[in-house]
Amino acid sequence: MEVRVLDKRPYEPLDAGTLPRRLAAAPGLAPRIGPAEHWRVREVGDGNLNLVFIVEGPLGAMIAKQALPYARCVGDSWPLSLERSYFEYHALVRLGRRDPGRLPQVHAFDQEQALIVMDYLTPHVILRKSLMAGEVLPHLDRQMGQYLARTLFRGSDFAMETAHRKRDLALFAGNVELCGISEDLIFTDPFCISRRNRVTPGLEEDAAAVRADRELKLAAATLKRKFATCAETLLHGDFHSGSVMVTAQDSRVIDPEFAFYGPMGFDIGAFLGNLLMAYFAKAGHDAEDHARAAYEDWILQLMEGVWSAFEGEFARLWRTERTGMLGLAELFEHGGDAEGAEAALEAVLGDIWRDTLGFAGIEMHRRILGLAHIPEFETIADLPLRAACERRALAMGRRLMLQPGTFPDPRQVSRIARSLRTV
Ligand code: SR1
Ligand code: MG
Repeated sequence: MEVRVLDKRPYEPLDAGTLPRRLAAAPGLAPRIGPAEHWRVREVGDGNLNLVFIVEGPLGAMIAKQALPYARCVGDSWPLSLERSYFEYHALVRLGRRDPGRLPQVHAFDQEQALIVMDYLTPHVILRKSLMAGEVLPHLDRQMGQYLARTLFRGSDFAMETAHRKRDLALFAGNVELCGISEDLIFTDPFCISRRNRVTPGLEEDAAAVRADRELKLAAATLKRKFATCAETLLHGDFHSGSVMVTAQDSRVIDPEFAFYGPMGFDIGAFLGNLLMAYFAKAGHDAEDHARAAYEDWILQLMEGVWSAFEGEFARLWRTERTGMLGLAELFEHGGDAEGAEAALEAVLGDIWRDTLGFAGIEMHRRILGLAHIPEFETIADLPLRAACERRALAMGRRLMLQPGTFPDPRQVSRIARSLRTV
């Protein structure tokens, strides 16, 4: 894929008026969307950090995403460097190669303007919205499980040539600022007093109990150490249900600006944790009836299915693409011990599963007690009801963080989720 890097001009936040002038010179765009003088541009970003424009022309449409020099959700009191766009661009290219077709294709990258032009995904909608609307997505579990296995396995020393991987690790080690956001917002703030934290009225005592829970803080500290030191593979780094766009048939992964080399379970755990929160939020929106129960069940099946598709695809890659420094075929297959390779696979999957549970649990804490909450809970207008849903999710998260050994598989996660839902 040839990506055009545009000429240098000092950074300026773009708007619907200035964007066409900036992009008109980008080779490759006019043949895809038509001449710039006919473009219609709308800013549609509703995320925490960036500007997002839809650029429509007579021949088609594209997305142009521009980083702002501050965190959009907070304002210019929280300055942020523009470099995240550089890491997002490199992550889009790499993750897209590891699971072809699952991420938007990049058509231009303007580093000076922190601007990425990529496929406009239509009629896709953000997965979080689809789950809130109660839509059943029959292929999502397989597509997301395979995406996770392919990107996590193929970005690791199980598969990659080690010199190449180490160079890449060095590149993404520069994403210090966004890693710092996760280090603070996910692993620290929910467990202490921070001016960034916010809780639903009625949940203050629960938040105080978390801050006083030494066992839980020790688990958070262990997970933070793992996050910061276990440079296992290139992660998406912010893999929640707002980072996936879906139709009934298709799912795409977007927004990997938090990409870095970290533990495999971090991406999987973030995703499963968000599915569990979608599950616990349903009781805050819909009357308790057959339709709601069926959809809640479907969310749990989805969570189970993602792990099972991950496991299946990871095992397939283990058997067919274990060419990296940690592949260790010389210990097993080459020495006539194929069963040893299967035992090693089981051990690796066991480690990833335990990490996944812990990271899912901590994601659930940070979305309820920290800065960045999720619409599933935030849109529950009845505050005592919202607090009750969040309290159940916190109980689930705590159990995942403290007792990962009591969950041999995702079916047990579903069982405990169901038991807490009726509390
Ligand atoms: C200041 S950024 C807050 C959160 O939004 C992003 O999507 C990440 O999840 C981050 O933690
Ligand atoms: Mg994002």
